Amino acid sequence: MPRMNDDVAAALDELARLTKVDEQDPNSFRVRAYEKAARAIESLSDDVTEMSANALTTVDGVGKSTAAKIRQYVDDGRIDKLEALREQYPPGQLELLDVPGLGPKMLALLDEVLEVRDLAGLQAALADGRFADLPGLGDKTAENLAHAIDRMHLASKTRRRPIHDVLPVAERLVADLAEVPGVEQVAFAGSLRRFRDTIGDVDLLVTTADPAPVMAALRDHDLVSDVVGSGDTKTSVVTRDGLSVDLRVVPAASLGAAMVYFTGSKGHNIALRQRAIDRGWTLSEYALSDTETDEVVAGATEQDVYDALDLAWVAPELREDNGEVARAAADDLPRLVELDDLRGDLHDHTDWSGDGRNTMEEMVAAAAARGLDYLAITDHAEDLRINGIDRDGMRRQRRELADLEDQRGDLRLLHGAELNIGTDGSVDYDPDFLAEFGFGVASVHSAFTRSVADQTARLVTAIRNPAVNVIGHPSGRKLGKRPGIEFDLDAVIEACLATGTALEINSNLHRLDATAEVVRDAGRAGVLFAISTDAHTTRELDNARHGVTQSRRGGLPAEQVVNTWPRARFLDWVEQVRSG
Ligand code: DGT
Ligand code: CA
Ligand code: CA
Ligand code: ZN
Repeated sequence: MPRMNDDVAAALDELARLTKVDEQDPNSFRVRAYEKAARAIESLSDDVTEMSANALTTVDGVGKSTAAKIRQYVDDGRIDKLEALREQYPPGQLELLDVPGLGPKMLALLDEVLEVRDLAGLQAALADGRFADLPGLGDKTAENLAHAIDRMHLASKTRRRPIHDVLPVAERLVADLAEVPGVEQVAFAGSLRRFRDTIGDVDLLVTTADPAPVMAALRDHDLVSDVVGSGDTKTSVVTRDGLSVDLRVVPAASLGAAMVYFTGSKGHNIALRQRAIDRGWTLSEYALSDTETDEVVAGATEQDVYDALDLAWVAPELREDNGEVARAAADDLPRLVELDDLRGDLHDHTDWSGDGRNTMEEMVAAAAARGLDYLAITDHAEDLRINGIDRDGMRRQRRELADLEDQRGDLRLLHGAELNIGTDGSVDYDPDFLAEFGFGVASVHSAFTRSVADQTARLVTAIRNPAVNVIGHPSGRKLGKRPGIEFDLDAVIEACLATGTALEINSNLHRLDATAEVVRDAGRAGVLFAISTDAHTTRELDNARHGVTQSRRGGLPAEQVVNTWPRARFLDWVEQVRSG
């Protein structure tokens, strides 16, 4: 995908966000236009740098004035309107919008009446009663806001961000810093490398003969708004949306030791250090060395460090001090999934149901281009009021998919549906109609706050339904937004084992669902999983890599992932579940 398209989409998203604040109206025509254009540019296969303003207006979703802004961004690296809004609304003020229940209107009120322009100012105003005295507010609202700030850890140093906000920023920084002359290697470490759901700060490591240019490149980077500190070997900055980034330059001979140290977790490091001590060595961020003589034992690569400690190399996603060091010592770590292992995708949407963007032909071609051997088309079923497909529609889609399979002759194309799990565990349609499908994903899309007992019964009923091959995004959580349903995992595991039904690992960075804990516990019990993208665009098929990483975080053996299986074995499993 052309790199500039991503940058343009990011700029348009920021423009939408700032315009929303400025116009105090989330439904403003302009906000919608920028968001729509961002999605259009993002999924465009042509490079925007090669398109005139005129050509841009022919793109579905891009209007004339947005096209001009895109051209300006491509030509000058800036958009005047965006620069003006950035000036008007500094990052500290925008952070206020992360407080649940605080919208653009209140942001303006705080600014104009109380001169409150950041979180610290808001907390002060909440504490001394100035906020409660504002017209139409009062003690109850003040209390609610203070509680929300507390619960989300917004104000504390330990503020954490959902990974979907952090990974794209970190990947972009890594890519840009890798281009700086003299830079040999750039990588991120810390919780991001371990792929935690939420991230405190980004830890970058660089090896280079000359630290000054890479430090300067970070300080001057377009995404960076403040420099916290910058010395010979370490620079700390804050990005425009308030994310802290530490960059450390380390000698090439220490890169392995530094990667181990700064990847953590702390608990994992402590376990490694104990093994070093047992051998008369010291483990630091510079090297594994002899405590008496200071002689270096290992340090250039992680593999060297683990080897010296008589351990198998531990995948970063497992480094949480959950017994992985003992398993590495016994050479008993599972064979984890790699992206190349995936042979199919089992949860994919098309423009047949309301929120899919690409045609069936486009989705299938994109899956083929990614080397897949089978694909399940699973558009929304009819109970999803806004965009589900009715029976006639499903039958027509099924015929078209069968024709497409015949014409192409490469991929095995399964016609499925994403069924909706009702509060009683039932799904859309009737058993006879359900049996006509070749595949079924069933997901919770409603009633997230029932009791544990209710949600457990709901899931178990769906798992027992032979039309259901996979439970889609089992908790329904949205990182940073919605906690998802709570259920009794043991009961779910038992039902899955009894029926052969798989749990999904949804690869969308906003979901990462099943959670790592569910993957770990159900995986150990022998439950099968499907790593699926839930793609609504061809481009989202690339999210598969995140689902793979999530499965690794749960320590899931590749063997237990049904879409790593060869076609024949996979199809046998599909039928075995459906004949349940
Ligand atoms: P975060 O940023 O809160 O999401 O989590 P981490 O794990 O990235 O933590 P961070 O950024 O404070 O430090 C990065 C890594 O550096 C951490 O995982 C382990 C290592 N580290 C930091 N401080 C210490 C320490 O005091 N002792 C040890 N053994 N390791 C440390
Ligand atoms: Ca960190
Ligand atoms: Ca850090
Ligand atoms: Zn879906």
